[in-house]
Amino acid sequence: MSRLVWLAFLALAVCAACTGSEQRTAATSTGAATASAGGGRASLRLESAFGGRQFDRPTELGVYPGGRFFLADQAGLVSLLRSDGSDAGVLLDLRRDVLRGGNEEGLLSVALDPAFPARPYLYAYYSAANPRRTVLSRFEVANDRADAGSKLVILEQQQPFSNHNGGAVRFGPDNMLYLGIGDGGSEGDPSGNGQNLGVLLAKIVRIDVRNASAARPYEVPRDNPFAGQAGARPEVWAYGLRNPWRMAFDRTDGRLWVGDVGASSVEEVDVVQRGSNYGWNRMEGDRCYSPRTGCDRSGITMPVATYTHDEGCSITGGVVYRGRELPALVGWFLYADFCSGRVWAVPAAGGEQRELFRDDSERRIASFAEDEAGEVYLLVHGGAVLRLRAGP
Ligand SMILES: [Ca+2]
Repeated sequence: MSRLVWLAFLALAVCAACTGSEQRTAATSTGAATASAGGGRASLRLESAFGGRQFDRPTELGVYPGGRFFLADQAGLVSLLRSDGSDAGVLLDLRRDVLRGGNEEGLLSVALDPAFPARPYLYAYYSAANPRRTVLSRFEVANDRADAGSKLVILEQQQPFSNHNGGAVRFGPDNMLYLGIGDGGSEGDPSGNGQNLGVLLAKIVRIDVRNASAARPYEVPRDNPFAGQAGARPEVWAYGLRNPWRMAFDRTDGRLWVGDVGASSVEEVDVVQRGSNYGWNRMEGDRCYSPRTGCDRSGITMPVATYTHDEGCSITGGVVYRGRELPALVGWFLYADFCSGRVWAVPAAGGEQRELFRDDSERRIASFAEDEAGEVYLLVHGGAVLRLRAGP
């Protein structure tokens, strides 16, 4: 990194006081943070978006045609919003279909078809009961409403436990659908799913849904790394993930970034590459997990960044910033910790991570989102959506 960019970034590295209880109720903003760093005044703040409207457990926010947004809640409702927070209708109501039992169960991710609205499809990934499983379904949208009756089940995964379901649904620049699935839960990956290519648990899967039908809900892309390999599921794109809760494609270079939630000691950021093994449960982050010492590190792709449970408990990652408002953060992957409220950035081109600020309001940062311009939003439990702005 050039010295100039580095200094600009230091000037953005801000303090822990970026929050304040007033943000819970403020209609617009903010509780700005200022601090001296690198000789410069800090200039980063969190602003309540959508008119300060509060949400219970939002899991996904995305852009929708007409200057609107969709916001998915863990309970199963996908709402349409205008930027001032006013209602623009219900895009999808899955509350009757969604199992909202365990803390990590519910409606976990929503994505629109990359050709939306020409291809008027919405994809949702959610928990369901009897048997306990996660489901990726497609719904058809007409007049800004997805009819639950138009459901086409794309993929189902049995879930032996309530936790570690993943998962984010994302379309890559190749128009393929990528889904992150957790290791099946409990603790320590008791069935060894992480390193087992014969199951979809603990994987990033890549499928082609462009010709989806009831008879054939998806096709396996021919260039998937394990297609044709005996004993391997051909849908697997990458493996050895424990619980890839959030992930995002860098809109500039198309690389896929994931925050993989750690077990007892380390959280990690990974860049997901075709066929790569991210280590779980032989490793947790950059440390041996099974066995605790002297584990087999061969063939494992190491994380791009890690932090320990001294600094948090569960990674929420994140997006590569490609907006205009925060020039010093362009090309940095942003991520947060669900428990401690710390927000970090690591340069996508390689380099050391830096803590940007700490939200000590006890809000839980559950997800990140981008708008059309690439500006970044943080979704928190029991509060307003927060937009990252240049401050003060
Ligand atoms: Ca790993």
